[in-house]
Amino acid sequence: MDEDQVIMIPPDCVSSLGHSRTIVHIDADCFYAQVEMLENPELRDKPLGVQQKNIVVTCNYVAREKGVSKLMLVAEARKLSPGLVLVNGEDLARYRVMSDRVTDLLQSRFSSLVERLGLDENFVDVSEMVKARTPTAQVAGHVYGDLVREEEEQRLECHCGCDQRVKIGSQVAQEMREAIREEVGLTTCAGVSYNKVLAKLVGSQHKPNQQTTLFSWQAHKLISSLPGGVRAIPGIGRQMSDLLKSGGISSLCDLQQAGLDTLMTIFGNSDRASVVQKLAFGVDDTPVKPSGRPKSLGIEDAVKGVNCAQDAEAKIEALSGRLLDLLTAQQDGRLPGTVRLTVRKWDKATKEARRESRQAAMPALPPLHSETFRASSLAKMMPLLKELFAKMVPDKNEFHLTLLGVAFTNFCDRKSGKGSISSFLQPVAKKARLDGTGVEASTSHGLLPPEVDRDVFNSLPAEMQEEILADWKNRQQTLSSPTKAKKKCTINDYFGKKK
Ligand code: DCP
Ligand code: MG
Ligand code: MG
Repeated sequence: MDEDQVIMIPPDCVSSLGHSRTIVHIDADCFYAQVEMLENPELRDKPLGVQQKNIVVTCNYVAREKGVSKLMLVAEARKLSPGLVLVNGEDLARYRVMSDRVTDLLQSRFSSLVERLGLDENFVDVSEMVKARTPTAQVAGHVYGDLVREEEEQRLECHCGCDQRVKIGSQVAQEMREAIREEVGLTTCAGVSYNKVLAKLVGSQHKPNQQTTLFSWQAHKLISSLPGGVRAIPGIGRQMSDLLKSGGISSLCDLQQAGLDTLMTIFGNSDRASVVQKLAFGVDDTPVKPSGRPKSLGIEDAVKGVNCAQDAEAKIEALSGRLLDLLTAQQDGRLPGTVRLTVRKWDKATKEARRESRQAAMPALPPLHSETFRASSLAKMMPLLKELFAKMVPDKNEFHLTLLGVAFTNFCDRKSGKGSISSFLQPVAKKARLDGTGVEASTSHGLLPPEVDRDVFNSLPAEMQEEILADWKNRQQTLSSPTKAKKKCTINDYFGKKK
């Protein structure tokens, strides 16, 4: 398209949301190849391609420098880069695990509004987070276009506050990318703007491992810079472009000039016609649709040299309180089965910071919206967290922490009634045992119900152990007085050893 042409947005394509949201799009760099390089670090400096059938589905950036590109035939890639190392990428399981970890991190730490797109991309609506932050003059990473505003752009300059919001969004995006790098090990690119289509488009402006922010007054420039075909617009795939072509629309210009009636005839659906018509102008009111409930919920704070246990515990308590508030705000009624404490220790000798996490099974919490929920949950969690802290920081006099974090994981639905407490507990027990990181609840109980696995039992908090024992005692009494017997789902039914 002609870059100097200013696109006039027709009245029925004007956004109903304006620039009110702040959206970050995150895309992992050469995703499959990065997963392979993480597992096999000596591949990092070599040109690497990931092969499915006779196609290189992706390749690392060393290979890209040699001209190899995504979705190239293996034979062609080999010609361009004779030293190309090829790994088979047909089993997607490992890629899925890494993909989940990224989405999980974003959901638990940044926003509940995270929408996955394919395996390596996420849209995150950070509007709420941005509102809560103080204004900033700094943009993190690149800014799309020139910061010097031309006359036309000055005319387009927006005074709704979106410049400030996307600036804060760029800082959030940088924090997201740092967290993904540090905790999952992947580098990513990010795009920041006020809607999904623009955030995705601008994110690919600087690759790899970079981020770009688009201000509203540069949106027209970005759309005008796109290659001519309709496929340049994210969301318009092969099927849709074929459909458009059959209706005589092949270029982005054609699409911009097509009326809603024409598009409705092509799609047979007025909603889709309107969405596509708007996309062609960089207008996108579609929401970030959360892709499932978060698997964890956590907060972390960088701290300035915490080096005494008292300070650390005060910080952990404050973080836990905030985390409980977030849990209450989650409003889906789920309770966590596991609590995880993270510390980042500064090692004076190596001059490096190192993260470490430990987790424990959660004690039974009071009803989520009860008055005492916060205080009594805190009282139950703190001894566990102190125990985890002591395990990770055994020398009380000699440590230096630069970050502390508390997270809830292993969420379960918890309904009322006895049967449900056990369904709440079961995955906790399994998880605590599998991880081997759960705190062993010290137990003085020598005798256990016959169907209960001792390892599982030991991994549970004291109250739950007591409940199991009480339930067992109760059952024995019931059995010895048959008149009282009634069929009831009990906690121990769920803890039977596997047959
Ligand atoms: N993928 C695939 N087949 C396709 C497209 C992609 O198997 N037709 C896989 C391989 C990629 C992953 O999906 O690693 C993510 O796709 P991207 O388009 O985001 O490509 P990359 O992440 O590999 O590279 P980039 O750095 O350009 O994002
Ligand atoms: Mg990618
Ligand atoms: Mg991608």
